[in-house]
Amino acid sequence: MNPTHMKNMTRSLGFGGCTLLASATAVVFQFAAAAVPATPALRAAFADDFLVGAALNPAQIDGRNAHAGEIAARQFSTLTAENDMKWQSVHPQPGRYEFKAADAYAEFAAKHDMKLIGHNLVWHSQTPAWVFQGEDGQPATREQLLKRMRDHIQTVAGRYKGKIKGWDVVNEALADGGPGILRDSPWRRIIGDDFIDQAFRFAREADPKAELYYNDYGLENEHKRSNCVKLVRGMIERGVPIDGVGTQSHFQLNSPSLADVEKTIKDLAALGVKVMVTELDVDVLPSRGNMGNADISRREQADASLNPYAAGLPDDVQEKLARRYADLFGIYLRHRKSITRVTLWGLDDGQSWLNGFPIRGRTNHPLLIGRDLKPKPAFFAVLKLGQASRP
Ligand code: 9MR
Repeated sequence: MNPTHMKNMTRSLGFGGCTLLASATAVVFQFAAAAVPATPALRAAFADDFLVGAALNPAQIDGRNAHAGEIAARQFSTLTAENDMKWQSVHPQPGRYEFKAADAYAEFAAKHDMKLIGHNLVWHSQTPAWVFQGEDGQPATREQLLKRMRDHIQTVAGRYKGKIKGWDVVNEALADGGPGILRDSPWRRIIGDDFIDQAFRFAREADPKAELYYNDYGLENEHKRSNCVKLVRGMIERGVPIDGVGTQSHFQLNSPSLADVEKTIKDLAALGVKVMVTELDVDVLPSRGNMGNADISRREQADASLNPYAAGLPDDVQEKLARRYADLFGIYLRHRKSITRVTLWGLDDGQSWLNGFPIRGRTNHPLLIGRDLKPKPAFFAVLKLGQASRP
């Protein structure tokens, strides 16, 4: 359905003071708290396939942006804290843990019957410098860092024991290129390659029932994908407790190819672990290259020609985005026996990290819900697939 056609087929409905869209196929997109049970929602449409989720931020769950919170609870069956469970948020200083923000996600998830995903325990980014420091300006020793890692995992994973479905135990440990498999991070430099195994063992010890995941971006690239397969196969052979792999899926409109997306899912599933799409979004803005590299430290020079949709997404691009999402969810549905969860990296376009990456201050449109909190054609395209998949 093209956007113009869709606009003609839609009518405005007022719910709770908001004007919302409903398609002529009686798809009523209703966000009000007193929702009619039959109102279509992604979480119901995909209930027999996989969990569907979004990464959320504090304002969306603490009532400051109550409307967004209602949408999240209504539409999604799982949530991930976009930033508030990362090391720097929960453990900013030695011995000082801050759980107020993180706890709010656990409460929100329980209240709305949503599964909570922990993101993340060990990452090279958003980890304070003190973690890697030893005495007298020297780097920490292997023993010191392992102890810090274990204390952190025991405290954080221990706190949410019984409340969390699974943890991204290690995030983004694979290199984007170069001869080695692993990224040259302080974790690896100080502990050695076994820092990953150690983190998973500590996590199992801290919460034996939580699922434990390895999570990374760019796995659709053949080189990185085969390194990921080697890494996870090695872990399984060594008896490391790993339950699943998350392919983050920070995509563009035309890249990666659908064939590579599908191959990634197949190769990961063949390892016998659960496969998850953990951070899905589709960047619609032009780029100078380096597509598929979601390394947050990457920066590009600003240029007005690289911000063409500040006033809104034209209908033809809106349609391309809807088709891209439909193609992706078509693949996910084909592999629903292996895929246990699909999480979007944000609830709405206004929240997306892609407004600031790799160039600050742009207007991106990568998600299913617009910055006005209204569903986009891509939302309806995905919803329709989910509904059609119901037995
Ligand atoms: O979306 C997150 C953004 O708000 C933070 O500023 C950024 C900091 O590193 O992290 C973003 O989320 C990242 C996620 O934690 C790991 N994979 C890549 C995501 C996008 O950078």
